[in-house]
Amino acid sequence: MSALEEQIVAVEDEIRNTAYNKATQLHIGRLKAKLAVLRLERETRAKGKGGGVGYSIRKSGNATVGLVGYPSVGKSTLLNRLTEADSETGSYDFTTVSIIPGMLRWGGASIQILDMPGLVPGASRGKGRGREVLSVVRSTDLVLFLVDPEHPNIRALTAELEGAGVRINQRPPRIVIQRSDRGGLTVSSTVRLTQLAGGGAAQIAREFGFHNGSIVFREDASADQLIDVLAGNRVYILALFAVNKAELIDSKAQKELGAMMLPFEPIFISARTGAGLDTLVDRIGTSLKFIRIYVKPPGRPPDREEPVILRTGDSVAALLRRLPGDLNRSFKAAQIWGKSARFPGQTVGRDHTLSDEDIVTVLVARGGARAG
Ligand SMILES: Nc1nc2c(ncn2[C@@H]2O[C@H](COP(=O)(O)OP(=O)(O)OP(=O)(O)O)[C@@H](O)[C@H]2O)c(=O)[nH]1
Ligand SMILES: [Mg+2]
Repeated sequence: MSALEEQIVAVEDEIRNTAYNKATQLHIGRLKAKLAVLRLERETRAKGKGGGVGYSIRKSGNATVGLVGYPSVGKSTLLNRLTEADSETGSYDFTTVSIIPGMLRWGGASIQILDMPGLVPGASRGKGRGREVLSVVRSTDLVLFLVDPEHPNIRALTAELEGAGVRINQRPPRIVIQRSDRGGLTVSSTVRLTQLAGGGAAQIAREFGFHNGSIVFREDASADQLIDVLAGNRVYILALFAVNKAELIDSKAQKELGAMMLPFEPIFISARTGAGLDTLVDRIGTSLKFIRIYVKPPGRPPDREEPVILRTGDSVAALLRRLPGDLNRSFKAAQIWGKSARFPGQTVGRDHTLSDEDIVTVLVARGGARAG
């Protein structure tokens, strides 16, 4: 074990062995910060060494879903069921050794599903091809965790994602940090801080070598949340949970399993028989929060046949990327009819956030108005 790895293990042990209470709160916060800094250092070193060749996958479709689970839980069987893909399946572990994409249609949207090699505990430290798999996971929009009734321990898997900087079903903390060269550190908040009171925030910041600048809290954040913002390389991804091979257990066993997996609420499926797959696909589709945008060429009716599919929160800029031509350069303004418009035909810029079923006309600079 390297000196760095020994330090990491020592801090992990200390955190585990310290009971969390008011008196130890700040101390634990500092230890967690120390751990995060050491892990960042480990990442940097692994990258420097080249650390194994990453998978290159071409993202396509309106959103990307990653299938994550231990070996042999049925990820490839599920991909083959849901899409036209033909991913090798087998009754032995690590059948899948690369990333296999498939495409699922849902409403008007196309959803790319990525089958991946099985993950094992220790993946985030580089076990198996864990690091490479996790780097693909970081680029997805939704993770579908798959377990089988024999190995329902989902927490060991979510911990691996945590270790790789993936935050599931959380939104980014409402903490704004600004670094400067001098002047010391100011900490302010718009709400009362209960978890980081008494200088806790400044102590954590110092562990990151952050001595000058400001931290503004817009929520009563935890030490973990502040550390995430300071570390800066976190991704926030949706997650769904499913128990595959559910046909092998009766409904009483399903209930017990569901209770055991709380707070995660798994969907029970069988990639073999097809049971539960309609529900699963609907849950995937609705979780991704697609919106339909109808493009309207000036002076003509909107194209209601083929809406452009975007995601909730997307702005006009995202629409421009999806239309043919270099609209990003020639864009002048957009006109909006629909829920996001304050009045019909409102003129907006590229930062305007669109709503489902908005009608949009894109106005370009040279050569008058047009829509895509
Ligand atoms: N009974 C049952 N068996 C299943 C089901 N889905 C998959 N299997 C079986 O489980 C075994 C593993 O399936 P795979 O799809 O290869 O599993 P995987 O998760 O892709 O495995 P790795 O690629 O090794 O990580 C195969 O023998 C499948 O036939 C299911 O719903 N029910
Ligand atoms: Mg597989």
